[in-house]
Amino acid sequence: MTTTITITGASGQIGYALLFRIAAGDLLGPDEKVRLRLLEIPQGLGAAEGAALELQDGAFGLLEHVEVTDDVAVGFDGCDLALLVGARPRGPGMERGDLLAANGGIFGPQGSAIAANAASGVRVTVVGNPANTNALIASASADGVPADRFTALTRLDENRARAQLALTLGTPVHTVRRVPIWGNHSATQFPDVSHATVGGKPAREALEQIVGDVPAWLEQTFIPRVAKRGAEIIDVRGSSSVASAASATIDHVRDWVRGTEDWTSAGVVSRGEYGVPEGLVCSFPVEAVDGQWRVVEGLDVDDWARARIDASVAELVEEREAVRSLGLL
Ligand code: NAX
Repeated sequence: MTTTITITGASGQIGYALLFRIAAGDLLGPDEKVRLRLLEIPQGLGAAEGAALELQDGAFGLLEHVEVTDDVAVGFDGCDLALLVGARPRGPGMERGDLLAANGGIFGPQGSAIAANAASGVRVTVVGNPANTNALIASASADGVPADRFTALTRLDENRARAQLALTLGTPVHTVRRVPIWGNHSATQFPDVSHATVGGKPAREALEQIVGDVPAWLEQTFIPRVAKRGAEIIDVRGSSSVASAASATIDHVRDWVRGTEDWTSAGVVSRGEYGVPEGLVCSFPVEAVDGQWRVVEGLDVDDWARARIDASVAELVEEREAVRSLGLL
């Protein structure tokens, strides 16, 4: 079997990191051949061509073909998995409306091109920010493609949350599970430890023993640390998160295709779960079963968590209204 994977913004930082992980089999395993389509804007074509040469030099056994293009129809032709990484960053003096409009001009046409050219089972993961609303715009433009094929990446936020919890508890990160992200991939996101487990047991007691006042620790330390981790990386590294973002993208798509062992987080189209307005692309606790994300339902959400979720969902509603008023939906 060969899977065709389109990466937009392929010569950007995250795109470049993704290409080699995918070619090495980290996404779909050691038996699945891949065909890569690198979609860039004209200014990015040279660097994408260079990345394609390096992919040749990697002599990856699973890599069947690489195509570089700035034509969306070619880029999404026969595409099974679309990783929409390229986006317009917020420039100096740019208002939120300008940012949404600029990205609408990217994700709307990409959604249409996916509908017209991609394989019928295409699955789309939006990484480029504002990821949730970009996914909504792409989905709205993709006539005939079910909305649940469009997702936004919040796995990096979840990985950050699990890692911070593991560091606090002094336990290996793989033992920490069920730390979902709710809401928007933004500073309003809600990383939720209330259902977290460590080695299969509730994390709450262990956390109390170490941090004492858990609510204060969540408010003052944990949530801000996770929600502002991107800024912390920029401060320390002098550049935004790249390899960790690529790695989380691999985690998201791999789990979507191959299934999850336990809950994880993804921005998926709301069907009204937990009172989130239908149609928003919102991060929830999810499981992937038979190639589809399903929101984990029936979790207890206390008043404090509810307020956090509502605040992030309100931001998603505002973004949707702004995009509507721009005629992008
Ligand atoms: P870069 O600026 O390095 O790369 C972006 C690339 O996209 C450039 O090569 C550019 O030429 C290309 N591009 C722009 N418009 C395009 C279009 N219409 N079609 C195809 N390609 C296009 O950014 P990078 O560091 O790679 O980040 C990419 C995006 O990921 C940004 O929007 C960033 O904010 C977002 N992130 C999202 C994260 C998430 O968890 N959802 C975390 C990491 C990252 O911040």
